[in-house]
Amino acid sequence: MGISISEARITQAIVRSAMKFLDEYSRVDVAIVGAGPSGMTAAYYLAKAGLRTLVIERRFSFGGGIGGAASHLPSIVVEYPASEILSRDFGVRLQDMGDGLFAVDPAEMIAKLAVKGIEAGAKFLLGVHVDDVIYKDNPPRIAGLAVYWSTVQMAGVHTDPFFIEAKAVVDATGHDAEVVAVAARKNPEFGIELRGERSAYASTAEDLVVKYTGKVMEGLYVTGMAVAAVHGLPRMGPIFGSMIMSGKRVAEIIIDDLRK
Ligand code: 48H
Repeated sequence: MGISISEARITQAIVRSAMKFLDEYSRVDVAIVGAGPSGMTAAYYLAKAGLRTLVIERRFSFGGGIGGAASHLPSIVVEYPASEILSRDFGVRLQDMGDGLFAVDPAEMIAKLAVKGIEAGAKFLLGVHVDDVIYKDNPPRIAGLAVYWSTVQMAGVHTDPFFIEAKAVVDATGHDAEVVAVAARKNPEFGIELRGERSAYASTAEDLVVKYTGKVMEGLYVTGMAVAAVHGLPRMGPIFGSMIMSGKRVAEIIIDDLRK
């Protein structure tokens, strides 16, 4: 025999739990913008280190560019040492393709990055668009984000955003480095230069993206493909090792900075 369900109780259950979530996560240690490979990797290591971590993603799904992979073929490629990290820390299965390359099932990679992050304690807020940053002066720093629902943004109706305060904001938005771009455009006095991504040169790009991962200004960090956009680095095409390594690296840098 089924229980008798009141429609109002369904609404109340949703509203109460959603409001509790938004209330508790209006102030976090780290706000990551983008649930692509770099953002999800960073979320796992940050949450595992005990930091209150929120990932804000404008789509209703995880994975960013992983799912589309290389021209929509159901396989992506990673190389060492990301291969080892994916296998050891996330339990992703690898197919050795020779020449140091490993093929990975994109669906498995998306699912396992998300599950590991959530189990480590990271929270994901889906369907929310990051529109702007919050800043403070003396000294100048980024202190959080202005967000609204993606559906509102798509409808093109004006609404004021709500805010999420964070000790560290991570731009993991991919090719357009949207968070760094808005901070640079609206606050020229920060002196942030967006150099723009360069053409493909896979091996150089894989190294440099990890090397240049890190702080853009106080409170603002960049990871993944957004690093190439900010620092004028080449793209690497459908190889994802540096996205994993960059996500891990930005987490390590933030953990270090927040402990100081
Ligand atoms: C909320 C937003 C906003 C916003 C964007 O593109 P991604 O997969 O990013 P990365 O850097 O983790 O991975 C890049 C990789 O997928 C890739 O494109 C590669 C390796 N390309 C190489 C090449 O040569 O082309 O994910 C970014 C995520 C997406 O899910 C967006 O929806 C989300 O960020 N996002 N979310 N507010 N303003 N902007």
